[in-house]
Amino acid sequence: MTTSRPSGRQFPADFLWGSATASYQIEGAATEGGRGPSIWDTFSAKPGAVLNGDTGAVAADHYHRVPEDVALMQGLGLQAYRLSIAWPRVQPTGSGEFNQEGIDFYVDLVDRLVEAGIAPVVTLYHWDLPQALEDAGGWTNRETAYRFADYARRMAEALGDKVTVWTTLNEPWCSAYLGYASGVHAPGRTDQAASLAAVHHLNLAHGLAARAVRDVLGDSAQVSITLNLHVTRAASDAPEDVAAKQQVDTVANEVFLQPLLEGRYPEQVFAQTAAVSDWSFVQDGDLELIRQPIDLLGVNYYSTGRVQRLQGEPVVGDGSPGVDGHKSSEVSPWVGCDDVEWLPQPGPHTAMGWNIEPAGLTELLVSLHERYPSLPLAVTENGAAFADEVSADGRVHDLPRVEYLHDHIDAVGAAMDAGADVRGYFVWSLMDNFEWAYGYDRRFGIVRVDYDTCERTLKDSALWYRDLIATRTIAPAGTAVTLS
Ligand code: GCO
Repeated sequence: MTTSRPSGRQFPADFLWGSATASYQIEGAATEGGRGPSIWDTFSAKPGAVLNGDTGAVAADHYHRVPEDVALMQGLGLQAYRLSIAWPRVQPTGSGEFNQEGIDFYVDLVDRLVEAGIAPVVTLYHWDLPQALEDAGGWTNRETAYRFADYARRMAEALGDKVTVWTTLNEPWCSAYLGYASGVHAPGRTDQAASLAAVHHLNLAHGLAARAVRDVLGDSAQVSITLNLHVTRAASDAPEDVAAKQQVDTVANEVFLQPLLEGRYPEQVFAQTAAVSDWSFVQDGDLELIRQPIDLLGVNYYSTGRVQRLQGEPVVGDGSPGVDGHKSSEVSPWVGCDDVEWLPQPGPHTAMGWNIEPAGLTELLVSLHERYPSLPLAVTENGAAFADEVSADGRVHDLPRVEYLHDHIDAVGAAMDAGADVRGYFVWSLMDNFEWAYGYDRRFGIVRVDYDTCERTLKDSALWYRDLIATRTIAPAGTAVTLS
């Protein structure tokens, strides 16, 4: 196979190559080892919440396959592995007693990674909130931020300096707006005001947890947060379209970047969301707590968006048609954007319906670097779902995924050429897993998981990535990959 994709870009020797997963998406063993229920257990059990009624009860069965999975990573030559800790596994109700068996699971996993020469990059919160905390208001309750800091402290004590990077939160945008406004993610609430309180309490949780980790481990601890910053373009230069884009940027990006890195909320957000909330949940001193020094900003990137000032009747809900009969929400996650219209992006698209636009990643990394020149960046997620097929030879020749990775890694290189300080890249995902509201229907892995047997098979993308790590050089996407 050959394609027209260029090759030959070489990455620096200290650039970290990794892959990422998340606890609820791969672990399974939802009721084992003393784990308490999370909001995703509750949500996925609700009829209609997740495509095909899928749940994370078994997932990729990673809980029972740690040695095999670490060996697989080692075989690929991964230098880093981004995992997340299931809070309800180590503290079943999110407050009070910790569960030693759960803590031991992560100590063992991290020890095995270190032993294998793979740097553990640990996310403390990838969306599986203990259900007991949600019953007390979840992220709308300020108290949850303090509970999160206690849990972070306990994990810093347990894992110590074996962890290369501590990431407080993964994509608080999703936790807040998809969880509490559109309700397409757990806990499935549909209350825009609640989503803004969640935004603030997640920011506060980050600050408190960053402080707790440093309290335990000192300043040598590398602390980060991962955001899914939205690359959105205005449909035209007309002032009303540019303003529409700014509205989106404000609630998608600025409500995180500014408090976390600049110690303030964007003025615009208060006016833009005034009909929904008075932001009285922000207390004196919160912004100082939120703005903790961070050592790295994690960037998750998949696609881009395009908006204009609404020209017709307001769209009801999130404006999306719903996928495969999977209902889209009646409440928009885009708080304060009722007069903004989303336009379809030209293809090609992945199986998620997301457009493929590697240049957006270059643009994002370069703009972050220009804005925060001394802040190191890492691409903590990037990857694609495609309708994989197992060929007669038993392999998965996932050329579209190889091309996607090729072009996006090349885009990272282009950002570095332009001066962006990018330290690493993590493919989403190491293996096929529970893709939230889409269940097992969307496969993002570079390793295939047979959901009947949980058997793992390296896809061609995994072999291509293995060769990239070994040579630090991007080979053409169509290069024949061989099993060795
Ligand atoms: C996210 C999450 C991942 C997803 C991935 C693909 O970005 O939504 O961090 O858990 O599975 O992004 O949607």
